[in-house]
Amino acid sequence: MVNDPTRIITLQSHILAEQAQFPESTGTLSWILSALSISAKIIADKVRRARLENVLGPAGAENVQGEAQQKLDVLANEVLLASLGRREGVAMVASEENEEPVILRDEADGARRYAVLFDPLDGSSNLDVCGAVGTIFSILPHEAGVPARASLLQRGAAQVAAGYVLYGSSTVFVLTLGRGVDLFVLDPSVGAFILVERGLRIPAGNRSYSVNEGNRLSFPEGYRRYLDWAQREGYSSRYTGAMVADVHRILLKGGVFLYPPTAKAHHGKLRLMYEANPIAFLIEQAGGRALAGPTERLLEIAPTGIHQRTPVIVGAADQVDAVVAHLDES
Ligand code: AHM
Ligand code: MG
Repeated sequence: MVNDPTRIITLQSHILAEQAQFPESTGTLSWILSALSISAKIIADKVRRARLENVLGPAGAENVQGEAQQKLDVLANEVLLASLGRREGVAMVASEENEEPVILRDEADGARRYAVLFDPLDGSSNLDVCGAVGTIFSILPHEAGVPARASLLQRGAAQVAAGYVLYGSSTVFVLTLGRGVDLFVLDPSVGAFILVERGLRIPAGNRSYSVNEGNRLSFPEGYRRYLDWAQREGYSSRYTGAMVADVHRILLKGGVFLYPPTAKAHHGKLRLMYEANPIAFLIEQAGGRALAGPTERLLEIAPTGIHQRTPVIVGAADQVDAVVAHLDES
């Protein structure tokens, strides 16, 4: 399909075609997605040129999580804030890199608006070694008159769109609008994301897990039991240090990604609102399962804070079930 120039579908045209299926649509969401698309191209360019332009390494500050910000974390955050800020349909944004959400417009004019939450550069410590990094985003509806905090702190099940951009050996944009998961690859020669796969389904049967095993001794008992079992069964281990890259592999090949509670991070490390929820939405839309514990579906968690953390078990349904079978015994 991609080789036939007459059949090329860009992200832009895909979004417009999706919008056309809803005659009442005002196009607001499409404009927001186009801001995310242009941001992704700008960030991809900055990531590719980081070494040449000397923007690798720490920015010299910490974010609200107490983690050292990389220069590119700050740059990517600025790019997203600037491009989303210009879109009329964005009522507010919340970012991993900003302690407080930014309220952009909250007029009670009846216009349909959205809250956009994002992690500008996930896995950014990979940058110094030319490893893969990503951008994750979640879009929630905002009704005029509803307090900003209430719009931001909705369950993941309320998301109208979510996705990630993976800056790997190519730049990939993975999107769900709640009707399946579609995959686009940036063609740098024409500057557009091109649809390469529609309706992604996570394959079953991939005996592999993705977890930071350095933390194993402080995992709750059930997770250790699962790892013992998986190793006896001959499972493979794959972990890049960037959830976007690990989840991308799982979407395409199957397996499971885990970030359990640890001694250092009692509720896990990953952030619910702009890491776990959008990934959970994508995973479920691709036929997988996304949990915070043996019975807790990530998308059903009632959030209490923008930056709250959650344990994460996401992946192919069969592989998530294999983890849960061991947690249930604990
Ligand atoms: P970040 O958003 O600060 O980059 O942290 C999130 C990342 C995930 O992408 C990754 O899976 C995890 O943190 C790695 O953490 P650890 O080094 O503890 O395994
Ligand atoms: Mg992150």
